[in-house]
Amino acid sequence: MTQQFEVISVIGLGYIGLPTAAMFASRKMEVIGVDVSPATVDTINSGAIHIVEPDLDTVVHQAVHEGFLSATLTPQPADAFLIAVPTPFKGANHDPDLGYIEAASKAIAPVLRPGNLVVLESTSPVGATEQMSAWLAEARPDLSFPQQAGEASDIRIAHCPERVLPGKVMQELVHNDRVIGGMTPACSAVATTLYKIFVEGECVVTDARTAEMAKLTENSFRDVNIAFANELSVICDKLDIDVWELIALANRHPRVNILQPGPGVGGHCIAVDPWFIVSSAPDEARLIRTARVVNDDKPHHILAKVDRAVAAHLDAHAAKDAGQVVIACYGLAFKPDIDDLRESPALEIVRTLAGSHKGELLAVEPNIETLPAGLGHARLVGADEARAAADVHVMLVDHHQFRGSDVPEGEVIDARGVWR
Ligand code: SAJ
Repeated sequence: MTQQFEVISVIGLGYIGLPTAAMFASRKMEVIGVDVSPATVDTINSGAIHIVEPDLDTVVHQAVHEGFLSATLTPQPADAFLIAVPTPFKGANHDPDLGYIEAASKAIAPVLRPGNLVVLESTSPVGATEQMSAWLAEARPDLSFPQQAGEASDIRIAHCPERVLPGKVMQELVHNDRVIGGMTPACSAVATTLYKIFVEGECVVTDARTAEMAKLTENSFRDVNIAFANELSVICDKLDIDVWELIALANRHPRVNILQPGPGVGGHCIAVDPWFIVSSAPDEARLIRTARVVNDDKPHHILAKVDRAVAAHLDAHAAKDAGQVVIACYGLAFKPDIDDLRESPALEIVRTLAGSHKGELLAVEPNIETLPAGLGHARLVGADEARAAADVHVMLVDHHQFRGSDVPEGEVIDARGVWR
């Protein structure tokens, strides 16, 4: 069956597209990766990668070296196209921005041929796959699409959302079950054949709209559960209860499994996707919206604690002013043991402190070499220097380097339960 796909094209070579392209290429398929960034294309064609993901570098290096994977700026004809471009939100209402999907659709439309399969992998609001198919049909009136021709369409269209966890992408791509949402059963069948090239998990077939909603539901479920933990942590601060002990006790109940509180929810997925549900059902999605608000509010709660800690330090050191108080923040990434700072609540906290705190601001992040722009006078230092120099210590990300470390001297704010 796999011979029906000789050439596979992946549009968007980011955190999902590149590992997916590399996985097909590792199964000896000819893969053409397409990206709008010349730097990304050059890096991949040299056999290197532009993102951090365990084991991805060796797979890409080998695939490029053996001639199975190449990258280009312009789409080429292929048998299957997978679109893995960003779907951010825009505006105060957090409406989904399908601009990248539209651009990718218009870019591949000229090279589509009868018999092609087009799969949308990007996390998308309900209806985006049908919209993508409409854009393709508009650009190629000479071809028929499922919305016009049903099972007899020239082009097959499906939504197969990615569900892999950053840091474990190469394992999860192979072993996770896959939701396959074709616009018709024939579309689902062809897409299943494609994914079976490397997926060892089950390929579960549904329709495109349910597949879109399934992905949004998974990430909203996690967001709501993290919001519960974050709300508990705020309540416990008020009632002077150790939230970590509380959750550990409650989790001893056989049917309770509370997640961990933190400085907020980051990354490009869980902090974004629930808004797609809210945007399509604003009056009904009350709990999902509230969870987003609770999680987005958590960095402000931590910042208020930092303010109180600085005030407490000044109370105890009457000769000092605020400009002489040294604050150290431990961790900038959006979660432990990665270098990804995208939508990181820890980064937001340090950025806000850089704007408000006059004294020295130290940032400890073992996974990066230089600080990103926008952090003002913050200085990247090692953990030992921060522990020795700071008056106020703020634990934001429980990287393995920090776990098990002694509680530092001075005022301590621990958003992760590392220094309990
Ligand atoms: N977090 C907590 N407490 C917890 C768990 C997580 O505060 O108990 C925070 C993390 O620190 C981080 C954020 O939540 O800031 C998200 O981290 P995560 O590990 O929960 O998830 P992501 O964003 O790395 O990946 C998620 C995954 N979705 C689910 O687990 C339902 C992944 O499977 C998806 O493929 C990915 O989103 C995606 O691309 O949509």
